[in-house]
Amino acid sequence: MAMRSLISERVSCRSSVLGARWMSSWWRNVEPAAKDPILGVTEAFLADPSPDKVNVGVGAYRDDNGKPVVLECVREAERRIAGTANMEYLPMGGSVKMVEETLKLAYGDNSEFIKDKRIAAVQSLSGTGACRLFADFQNRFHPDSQIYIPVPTWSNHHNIWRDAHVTQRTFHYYHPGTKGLDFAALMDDIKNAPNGSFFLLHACAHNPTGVDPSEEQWKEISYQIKAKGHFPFFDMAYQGFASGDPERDAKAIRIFLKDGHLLGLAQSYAKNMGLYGQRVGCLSVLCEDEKQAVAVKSQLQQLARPMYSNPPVHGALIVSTILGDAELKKLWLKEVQGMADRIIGMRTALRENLEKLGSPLSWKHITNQIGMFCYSGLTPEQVDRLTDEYHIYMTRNGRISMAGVTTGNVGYLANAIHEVTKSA
Ligand code: PLA
Repeated sequence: MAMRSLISERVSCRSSVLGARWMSSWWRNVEPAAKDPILGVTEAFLADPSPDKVNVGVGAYRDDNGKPVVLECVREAERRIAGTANMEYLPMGGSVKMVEETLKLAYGDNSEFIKDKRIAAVQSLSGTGACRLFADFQNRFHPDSQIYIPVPTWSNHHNIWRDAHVTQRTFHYYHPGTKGLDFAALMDDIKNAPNGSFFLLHACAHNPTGVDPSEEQWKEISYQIKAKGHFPFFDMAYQGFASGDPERDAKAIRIFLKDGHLLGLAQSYAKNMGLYGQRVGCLSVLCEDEKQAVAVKSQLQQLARPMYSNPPVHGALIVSTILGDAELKKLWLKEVQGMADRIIGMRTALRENLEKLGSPLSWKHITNQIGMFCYSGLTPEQVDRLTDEYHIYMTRNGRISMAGVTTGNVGYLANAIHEVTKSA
């Protein structure tokens, strides 16, 4: 008996050693992931002890003291909802009220498509989640399709469609020489893409370039996309940040709607309501009729269910409280305008500071570009110098988040930019 237990003990001991060895090799071949080109900048900034440090990396709005902002309309909505709502699960498609209000912002208060129930829409995990849900939907129902992505674009677009297993192609967008839109090449790429391709478009305040097509150019783009039978997918992460007026910033969408496109749309409240960490957004797909919209929505929900089941409730309640109340909505619109105006003011200040320093380069593009970012034209090496010598943090593509520029740091920033570019 004793002999037997000794043997079994030895066996179990041996198998646990083997087990331990086996277990320890589970993740042995995992290499550290490359740093994210945008969020990695925030990590580096936080790790820098210098009192001079400036973060113009991530596109997060700051007040003129460099502090994060919670809008007054959001504070008021929080006061109104405090202690009133339960914390039950939302439906898989999220808050119906929030989605309703969100669609109005993009499609128009009196949109015939809303009335005709032709829009399949679900609450998403902010703009990123909306893009990802669409990419997965695209892959599920058009597994052999490709997505045409502008050059350059928000770096995460590439990750999103890659992880959704959709083949990516690019189209011309920005012209480094003119620091503006490469319209002719863009139109050629639309024409030359195989009929029925998917095109990713930034609805306004293009990230990272700050360069948007004019109204006339949008009309031509819409015409050509329609002629080729392409599917336009709009990412609208900055509605209100281009002109200060969300209604005006929906111009491109409205042109496409008028032209009779079916389209997809990602909306986000991260920037225009300052709800970054609340992760509130919406994915919508305009369908041929109500029946199709019902089917598409049910499929979007089925994609969401195994990923995150249903979206978070608090941010959605803040949004629907604000947009469902005329007075709070008015306050919100005023505050969006205020954020856009402060950024526009900082564009002028940065350009003027550089000109006053006698910079030999032209900085007109700082004030020509719109939205949250200035695509400065700084090279990766110049950006590295800004970071190493001046503790100024930005993405290596030379993108400056104007939302992080303040009266207090604009002089320092201009001087540093001048120092690293004056001999270029
Ligand atoms: N689409 C575009 C074009 C964006 O610029 C961003 C955010 C998103 C979608 C996603 O935003 P959301 O998921 O927070 O709603 N771009 C930021 C942040 C502001 C980031 O990279 O995540 C940027 O600095 O580019």
